[in-house]
Amino acid sequence: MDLSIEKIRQDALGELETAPDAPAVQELSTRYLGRKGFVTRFLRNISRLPQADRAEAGKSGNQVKRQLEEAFERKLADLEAAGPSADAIDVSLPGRQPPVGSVHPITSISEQICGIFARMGFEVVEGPEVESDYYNFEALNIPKDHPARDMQDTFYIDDNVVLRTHTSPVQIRVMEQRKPPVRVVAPGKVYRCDSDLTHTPMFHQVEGLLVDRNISFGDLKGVLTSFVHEMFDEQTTLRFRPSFFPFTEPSAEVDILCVMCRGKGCRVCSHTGWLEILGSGMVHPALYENVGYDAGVYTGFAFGMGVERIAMLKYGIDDIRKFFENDDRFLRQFQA
Ligand code: 2NL
Repeated sequence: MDLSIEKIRQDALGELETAPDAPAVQELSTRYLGRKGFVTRFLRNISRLPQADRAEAGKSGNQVKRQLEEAFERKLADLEAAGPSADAIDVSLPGRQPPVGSVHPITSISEQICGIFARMGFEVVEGPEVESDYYNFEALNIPKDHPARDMQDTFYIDDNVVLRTHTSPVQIRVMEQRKPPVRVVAPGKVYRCDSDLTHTPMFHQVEGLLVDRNISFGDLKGVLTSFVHEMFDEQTTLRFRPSFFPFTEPSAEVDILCVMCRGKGCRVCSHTGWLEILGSGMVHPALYENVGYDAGVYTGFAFGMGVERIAMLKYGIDDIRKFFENDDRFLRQFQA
């Protein structure tokens, strides 16, 4: 037999031996028996051989062709009979779960807070994080020498522009643009030069404002009591404690009975039995002057709370920085 056709035969059978699957056999079939395959080319070249060798070459060529055709057929039948191999795709398996993100706990709490007020008729409004000194301080009756205006506490862009330190300026802008009744909540990022276990330079606030005729401190108490009972628990005990803010008069902070010790006094509540959750008060008449409302006709109340603080109390988290480390083992715990 011609040496070259014998070599082709051995190579083909050798390769076929280790062919792992049907596509591999197909590939071999094409490479050996296809239009440009080794066997096909061998047969085609017979015409160039000396007359004396042609018959023998044609015979062995065709023999090898038939043998390989049979061998490929048999291999395909064997593979078929053996069923899928160990590394084949098992189409009966359930699909892989793609990793899916979730709403950040701070976003979630902020939305819960806004949702509670929205159901009481408040509209959600937003505004710029870079604010003028006027909207952030001046219009809110915060005097020029107030410590909050210090470089130590506020991020200054220039002499007259700051990163807002609260979302109150959003409400000032709303009052400038609308006549009462005004009923809004302003969620968003705020900035203060502060960093420790309970303070980050950026945090989130929700502030609220209601202005109309005949709004009293009783309305403030009613709305904020409803809020606390919805946000925490219907049984939550709360108290209004006198306080001071330049933009409200009178002012009150709202405390809830410590969720950790139920009022006995512990580390979480600094042994007072109470946890401060928000600040509030009746809008200072000076603000109405600034926005062109008649302070003799309208009254209203306002409040502000830190979203991280509410989230820490609700979830029992002791370090505010956990919210911003983006460790997904932490964040995953809040997946709905
Ligand atoms: C707190 C205290 C407070 C306000 C925010 C406010 C806004 C306007 C007018 C009057 Cl436009 N007041 N906001 C009032 C009282 C307290 O926040 O402890 N925030 C974390």
